Amino acid sequence: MRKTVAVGMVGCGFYAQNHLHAWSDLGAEGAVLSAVCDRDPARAEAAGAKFGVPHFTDMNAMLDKVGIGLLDIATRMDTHRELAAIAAERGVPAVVQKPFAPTWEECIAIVEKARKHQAWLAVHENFRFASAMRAVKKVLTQGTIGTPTWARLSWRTGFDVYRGQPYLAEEEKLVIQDVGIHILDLARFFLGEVAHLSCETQKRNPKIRAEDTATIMMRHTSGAVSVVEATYGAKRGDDPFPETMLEIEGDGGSLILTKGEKMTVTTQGLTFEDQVGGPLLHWTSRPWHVSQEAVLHTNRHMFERVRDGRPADTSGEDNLKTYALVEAAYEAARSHAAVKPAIWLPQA
Ligand code: NAD
Ligand code: 89V
Repeated sequence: MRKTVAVGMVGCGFYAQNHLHAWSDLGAEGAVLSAVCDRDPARAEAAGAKFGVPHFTDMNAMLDKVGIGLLDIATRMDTHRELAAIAAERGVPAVVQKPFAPTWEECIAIVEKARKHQAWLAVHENFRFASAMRAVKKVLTQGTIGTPTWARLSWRTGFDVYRGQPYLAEEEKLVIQDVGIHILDLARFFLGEVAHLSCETQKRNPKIRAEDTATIMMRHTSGAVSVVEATYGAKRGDDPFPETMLEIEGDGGSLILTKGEKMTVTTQGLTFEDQVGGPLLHWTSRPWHVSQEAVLHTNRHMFERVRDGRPADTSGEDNLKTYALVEAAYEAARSHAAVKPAIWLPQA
């Protein structure tokens, strides 16, 4: 008998539409979208009607009425601590969208609450689940370019991100906390943990509150060096939004990912090219399709790990290591000095 997991969607706003479509597609695999919740009644009703499930405006009411096996919390970060605490106290597995929380201290509080209640907790850090990133990881894991020693991960766009996410213009911390967080996670995913980093930020758009450009240099514990860069202020003709461009050099070759999810691998004097992006789906559209298909793969990962009683790759505890890089980058930008990322140690 195939084991199913009833999914409850919390937050039915801009980005949650991708989560909802992905859960709808995953129904055939056993992840059954069973209820939706948004404190905005119109959004809750619209999502319930579109996906044919009961709708609620309060998460507790939804959990009281519907047996939920996995909560997908796609609200904004200021609500994550409260909602994740309810899930932990009720023993319901939960995945929360990035950023985990507004501060390092709140991220730790969320993780420690889940540990206290032995609750399953993950972060929907989905860039590493995109098809192109899985292809890059496969090349690295196979050892095709040897041991990675240097990398540049670049996310540079002039796309109007503020139209779909107007709150970004008002954030006190922007490009590192919103998208740098994804690229820093990729740097960990490909090159391992970080010993120390330096960072410079810029605010190049006078119409927004916080930094829209960051350039981060990291020394990994492996000895590798990476450069992570992100901006919403690029002015370029061939804008790759929302793709991550990257170059990874190893002691046996190199791997380059360019616009259109084209991967070029060079090893032993030979060069191979491949298109490594995922296909357009019935509910995805350019240019967001790169991000949207990553949601499908991320949701599948979360469903399968809950079903099988295993932690997610991007568990709450894992995401603390990425969030520590975010915090270190802001500190380095303030001090103009190299900073060691904080380390969280579980309470005894
Ligand atoms: P949004 O404001 O459009 O949607 C959030 C929704 O949550 C709103 O409809 C709001 O009414 C609802 N909500 C808030 N508190 C609630 C509560 N207590 N109970 C139920 N519903 C509640 O925001 P958005 O742009 O969709 O972003 C949501 C999150 O997704 C953010 O953290 C953002 O950083 C993240 N995001 C991630 C990606 C990605 O994974 N690549 C892309 C875009 C946005
Ligand atoms: O993917 C995200 O987290 C969005 C972005 C604008 C970077 O695409 O916030």
